[in-house]
Amino acid sequence: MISQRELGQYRDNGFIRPRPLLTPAETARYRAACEASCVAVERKPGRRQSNNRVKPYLLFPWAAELVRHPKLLDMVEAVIGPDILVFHTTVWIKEGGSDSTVPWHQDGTYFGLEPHEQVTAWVALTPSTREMGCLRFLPGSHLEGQVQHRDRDDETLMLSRGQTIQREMDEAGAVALEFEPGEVSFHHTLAMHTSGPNRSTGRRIGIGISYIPAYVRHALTPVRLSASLVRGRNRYDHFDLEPRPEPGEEAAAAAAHADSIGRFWRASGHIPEMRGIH
Ligand SMILES: O=C(O)CCC(=O)C(=O)O
Repeated sequence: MISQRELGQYRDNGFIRPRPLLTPAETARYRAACEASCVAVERKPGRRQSNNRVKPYLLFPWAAELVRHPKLLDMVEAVIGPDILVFHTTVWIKEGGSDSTVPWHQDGTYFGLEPHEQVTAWVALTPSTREMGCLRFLPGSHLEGQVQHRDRDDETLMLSRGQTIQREMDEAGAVALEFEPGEVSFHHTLAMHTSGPNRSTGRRIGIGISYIPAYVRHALTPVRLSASLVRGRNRYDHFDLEPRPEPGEEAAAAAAHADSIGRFWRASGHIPEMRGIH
């Protein structure tokens, strides 16, 4: 379980360092399933991430299972309480030798959620070292609130519009989080973070799962978004609940996925910072 010391670090620093989650057998199984469904897929024109890497828990039973992993949900519950929804998920793949990077950003910039109590669990399915472009955080940066971002037209940036924190960042104060396969870290929706290119020969895979407590709502647009209830009750009814994909029901899963992402894109038309999917 998450300790009081780690919860204190989350409050003060905005993140909890990598800690064990999956067994080696689970890690190998999720990695194989993830690679089969998310590596060799085309990107749509103008998108920085292929469709299958966004909200994969609506398409693939393995991903639906991972976001509901009981041990993971116990840790999430310690951070945000007992009523838990999955709001978003991205599969972050950096091939060996890839120049792809993630610019300095805050996850909350793109989501339009109130209050800012979303937490991202980043689950490593491979090692993620400095050489491989691991996550780096500025401790305490979440306490500054939402800061200004700007778009950058650069194909190597993995965020949908290359969104980058406007001001110069103090790289010297950044903390790198290195992961063993099967470990998980947690970061606050306003924690400023980045990641560099993969200078190794190995593929780096992490899955960023965005969890919210049921009392959080999507406040800034008239579009009603969807989310998946994974523990407790949807007691405030702020989101339409998404169905879980079943084996053999691929067409229904694809339709649910298209509906959820379509709503997200429509909402993004109302929020300048949220025109793309992160
Ligand atoms: O995987 C990465 O390098 C970046 C992930 C990220 O920005 C996130 O999960 O919020």
